[in-house]
Amino acid sequence: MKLYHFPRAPHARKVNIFLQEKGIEVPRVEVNLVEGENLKEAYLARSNRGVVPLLELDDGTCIDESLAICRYFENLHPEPALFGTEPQEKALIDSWERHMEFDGYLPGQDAFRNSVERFANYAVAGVQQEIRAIPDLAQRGRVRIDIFFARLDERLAEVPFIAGEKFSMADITGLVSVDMAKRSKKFLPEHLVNAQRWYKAMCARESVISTYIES
Ligand SMILES: N[C@@H](CCC(=O)N[C@@H](CS)C(=O)NCC(=O)O)C(=O)O
Repeated sequence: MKLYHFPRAPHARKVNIFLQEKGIEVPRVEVNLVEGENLKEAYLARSNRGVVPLLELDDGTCIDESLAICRYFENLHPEPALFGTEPQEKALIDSWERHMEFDGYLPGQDAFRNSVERFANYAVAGVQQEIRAIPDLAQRGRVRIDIFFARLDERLAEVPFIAGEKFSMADITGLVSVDMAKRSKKFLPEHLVNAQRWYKAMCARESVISTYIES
């Protein structure tokens, strides 16, 4: 088995944090996104989406979604459970993990990819044809990040971790989403004390420290 990744890429980092939290070792192959290795034939033969991460199993099967890769490992190594164990807990983790991705990560991605020169003609990751950035999407992303931050703070006023009482996959996606917003200079405001408390606790975790790369 091999994990194709690029350490600086948020979705790859998500899987790397998850694996470290679980104590799972997987051989890795680095795909340099800056040099466009993800858009070369050798990589596209594994997945025509041209994005990382991707897990290649020993029989050649390729799994190319970060959440699916994490779930696969959770099923192989159930402890510590990062997707929950009881039906209600599992549903809440799934729900909050999706909140983090759709309401946090995607606005951050819109804000970033539609505003930096590097992506002016490559606004959608993994797509070979030219797709131009839309500045309005960047602006909308910035507004949505503020909404995300406020809701995160409300949630964390009620519970220690995003999905409830325990650290879970939702916290990993939440952390990566807050860090994605930082790329557009949108920082978690100091006055959101509940979200700040959670973010500081996340940033003190070994898995988070060891996967952090300034970008
Ligand atoms: N939904 C996918 C998203 C994967 C994705 O967008 N990966 C980005 C890095 S975070 C990528 O490979 N981008 C390639 C590029 O920008 O050229 C997942 O969760 O794995």
